[in-house]
Amino acid sequence: MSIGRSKNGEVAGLKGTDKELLRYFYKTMTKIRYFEKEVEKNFLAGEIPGFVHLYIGEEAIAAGVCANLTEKDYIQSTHRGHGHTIAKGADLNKMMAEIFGKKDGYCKGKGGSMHIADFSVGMLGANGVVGGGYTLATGAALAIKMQKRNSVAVVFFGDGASNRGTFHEAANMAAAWKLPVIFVCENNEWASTTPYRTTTSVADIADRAAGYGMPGVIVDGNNVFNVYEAAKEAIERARKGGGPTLLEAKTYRIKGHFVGDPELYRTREEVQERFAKNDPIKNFEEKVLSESMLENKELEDIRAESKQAIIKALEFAKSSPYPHPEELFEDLYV
Ligand SMILES: Cc1ncc(C[n+]2csc(CCOP(=O)(O)OP(=O)(O)O)c2C)c(N)n1
Repeated sequence: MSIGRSKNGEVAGLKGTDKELLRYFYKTMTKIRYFEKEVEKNFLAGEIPGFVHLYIGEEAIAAGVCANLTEKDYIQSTHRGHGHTIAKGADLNKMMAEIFGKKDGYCKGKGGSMHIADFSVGMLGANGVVGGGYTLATGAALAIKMQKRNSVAVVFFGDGASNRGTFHEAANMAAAWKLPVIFVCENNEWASTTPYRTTTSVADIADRAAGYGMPGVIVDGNNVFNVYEAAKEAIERARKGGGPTLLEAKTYRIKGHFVGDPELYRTREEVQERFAKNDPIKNFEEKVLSESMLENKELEDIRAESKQAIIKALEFAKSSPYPHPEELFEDLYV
């Protein structure tokens, strides 16, 4: 096996060997899964204010894309942003505290799930505005180009968001000016209560790339290897001045649109059937064990490490105080 190996034996975006890349995939995907399960459990127990949107079942996309990035690269995320943020290396304690509305969180507990950002690791922000990320990432890519750096900017977005006008504006500018931005569409087949096929003129969103003169690539979003390889090619091209790519990762939204969604628009059977076939973590485990890439004990150890990190984050969040009411107007521009 030689995923992502460069001539000096290192993996693109990572220091190390193929085995380290496999560990990164599994560690990242299991951390996201455990993080999200705890967020779900605590939200349902009334411990978390506001809204949360879970990324369970889509972990391979964040892990496969971000394995190609360094801290000098940027990502722009969505309302369903915990997975991207974890994969980009943000602090789990500060993330969890923010989601709990606590003072030690990324926004001092005043932003919540959809406003987490960490510029120190190149995470430019989640975004409660659907389709709000394209132009921000394209702006970051323009800055990279003007400053003659070889970084890239990645914007994640959903199938629903692909129908926003901001997509057109950003895609056209990025392609016309050959900006180093990668548009990663997470096509999970649903936009809130609406199936994408009822609102979208093309079967494959990647087809739209042709209209902008950029490559459009479809990947199995439930297969981290597939996502990694396609993202690697797009990112390497962008780093060399080859311009943007539209990457469409086909996946499925396993959880409700938000935690607490009664999901009256689809059946439990449909969801269970899709998850049984498409769980990216199960897919990964089956592949690495059957092809002897990793041993069961190694998987167990990584799972334990991920679980421990989430338990710690939860303890940190729960023991952090709430912000004081008199801090309400601090950190405002106006
Ligand atoms: C501009 C804007 N319009 C509508 C909403 C309400 N809204 C939040 S998420 C969502 C659906 C997004 O679907 P998609 O882009 O496919 O992402 P997914 O939730 O499936 O990850 C909508 C309509 C919003 N937040 N912002």
